[in-house]
Amino acid sequence: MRSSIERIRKDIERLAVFTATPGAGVTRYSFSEEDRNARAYIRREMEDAGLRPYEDGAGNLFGRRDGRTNDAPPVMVGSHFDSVPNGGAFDGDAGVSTALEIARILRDERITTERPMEFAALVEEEGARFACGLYGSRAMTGLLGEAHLDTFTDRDGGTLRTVLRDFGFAPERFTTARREPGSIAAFLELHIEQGPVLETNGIDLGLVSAIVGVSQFEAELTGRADHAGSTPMTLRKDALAAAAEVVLALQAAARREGEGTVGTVGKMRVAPGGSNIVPEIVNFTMDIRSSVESRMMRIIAEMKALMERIAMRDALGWRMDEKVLIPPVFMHPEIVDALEASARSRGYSARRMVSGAGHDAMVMARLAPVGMVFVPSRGGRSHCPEEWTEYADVAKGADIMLDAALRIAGKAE
Ligand code: HGY
Ligand code: MN
Ligand code: MN
Repeated sequence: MRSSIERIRKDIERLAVFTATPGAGVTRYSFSEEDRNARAYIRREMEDAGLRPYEDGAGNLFGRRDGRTNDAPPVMVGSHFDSVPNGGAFDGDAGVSTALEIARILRDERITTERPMEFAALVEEEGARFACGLYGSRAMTGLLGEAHLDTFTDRDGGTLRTVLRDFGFAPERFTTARREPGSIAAFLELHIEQGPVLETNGIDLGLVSAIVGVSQFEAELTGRADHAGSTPMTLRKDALAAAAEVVLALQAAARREGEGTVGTVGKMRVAPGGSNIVPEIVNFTMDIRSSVESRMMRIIAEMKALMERIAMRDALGWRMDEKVLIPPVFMHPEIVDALEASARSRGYSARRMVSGAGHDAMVMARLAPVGMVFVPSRGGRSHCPEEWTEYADVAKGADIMLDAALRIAGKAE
């Protein structure tokens, strides 16, 4: 059984059309019109593949496929279908297409599995709209409760609660998205590597062994708007100059920790934002990751202490709000072994590797054994319109995902 490159190409090309920035990459924020159109496409493909689509209280979309033992915990295959601003066509969508393709193969081969299966399209993994990364999987694992629907807002001030309601969901049903550990037999996710390792080494597939710890914060420094010309340097409360110290300190701390530790300030808003006004308020993000949890936690503590020190020194207001904090997660060794055995039997080259990017699988690991397959990213690029993966590589990844899924779900005789 082989995955269809053409059907995978069609999924990814059709989904790429649902963007708020045509010609400038994929921008598909959760619960936007782009989401609605992509959701409709995925739902149609699920129905066409013989699945029963349904949505949970958090807005995740699933396609259910019965097994012979239908009350057994299902094998789940999926990924996310939201994007970063001006992102690529493969981040998330390659994994959703893989899930659809596996369902189509099972339909075409008329395979009945012992266990039921679910094919998942998860929302707000990137956190690009609400800064609530890994939202869909965190809702499923209870890491997010209904109260969080009022604390995460988009740039227009819309809360998750109001946006969910306007999109057609009932926020009071949010907690029904929660599943208990063991209620899923396994979660498998294909994703683009988003780095250069596979392409540089000419390897077909990555077998993810672990995902680094991921933490994301929203920080703010509040000074005082003053005239840029007539206010002496000694009397200023310059929030942007203070933020600049934090940006450079984060970079230095990540470099010092090493072992793949990274620190990024990717987003910054300056107010009031006039060239002749001393910056009053600076709102910025901090993204801190490491394969070693203690290194990540050390940097977080350092940044909090630095923010407080600078605020005291310059008489500024400050806050550093935690949005995401997930420790490093290991993939299930038996799933990694199964994926490796399948690659070998199919003649695909494969190597084990750690993921520097965060993925829903790292949260789903709280519910079930998880496994991830990486496919090569051209030039190692991602989170940009240049993001590209050969469809034939996605198909190879889907092939070994199919084998692993069938191995866990079992074929009914
Ligand atoms: O941020 C990440 O690692 C992922 O792209 N959400
Ligand atoms: Mn991403
Ligand atoms: Mn992704």
